Amino acid sequence: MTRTVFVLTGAGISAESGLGTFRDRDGVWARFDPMRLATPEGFAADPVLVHEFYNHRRRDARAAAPNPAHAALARLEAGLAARGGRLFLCTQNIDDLHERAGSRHVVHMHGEVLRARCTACGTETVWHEDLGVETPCPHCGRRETMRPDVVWFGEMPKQLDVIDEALAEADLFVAVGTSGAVYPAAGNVAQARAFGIPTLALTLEAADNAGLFEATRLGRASETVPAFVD
Ligand code: BV8
Repeated sequence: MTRTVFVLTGAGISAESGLGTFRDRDGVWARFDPMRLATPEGFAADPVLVHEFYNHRRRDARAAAPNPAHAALARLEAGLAARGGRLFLCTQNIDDLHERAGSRHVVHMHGEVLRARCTACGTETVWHEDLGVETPCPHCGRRETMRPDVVWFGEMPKQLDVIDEALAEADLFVAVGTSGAVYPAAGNVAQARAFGIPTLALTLEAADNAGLFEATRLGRASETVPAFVD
């Protein structure tokens, strides 16, 4: 039987790379209002403010480096594939640290801050520079149409059908560094249990949905993930 491991990562796996988490004491949402900065309504109301917020996060993401937790998951992907198995890596994070650590198949269910999308023609492009209201779409040339290709609150996460299929065929579900506060990602563990799949949480503090995990290992991801993988 091919072994399929489903791993869901959150901001906690990137914390030791210096990228902020959201709900920890000094987290992003403790300092910024997600309803003003991470919703379509907030973007429509003040696109300059929202662009500036994501320009900071894009620069931080580019300046960050993968940590041993990202590297361990890249090893896990290669190891499972070598044995005819599969790692399905789904991340809530909008950085590219999994890819830069060597992971070849990453599903960014909440999009990627290093990609931009034109709301007029729909073109999506890799984007490493600052974005602004005046940035013309590289495809249709229109201005005031470019946005970060991230999923805001109230928007449909990406690849939900692919995620649900992978979860149904997994034989282990692991959540790394996520508070379990945001749906539908936070509902994955309940889906796994309904499928009779063993569930494991690797996190610093117990998540909101901690009670749904059969096993939890508390600690820093750069220690708990390599210990789980190797
Ligand atoms: C949806 C991208 C419909 C942008 C993010 C009213 C109106 C509309 C929707 C809703 C509503 N009320 C509720 C909803 C649903 C809403 C939701 O869940 N809201 C919550 C607040 C209740 N969800 C949505 O809107 C989603 N869309 O519902 O569409 C739909 C859905 C399904 C089917 C049909 C229709 C879209 C949500 C996506 C929002 N975008 N990010 C950006 O990044 O700016 S959310 C953002 O926060 C992340 O992406 C992540 O998903 C989420 C949670 O963050 P975490 O990754 O868990 O990080 P957090 O800081 O919370 O926790 C860190 C964890 O790490 C902690 O446990 C900590 O202990 C641990 N940790 C810290 N350090 C370490 C560590 N662990 C290990 N090592 C360490 N060193």
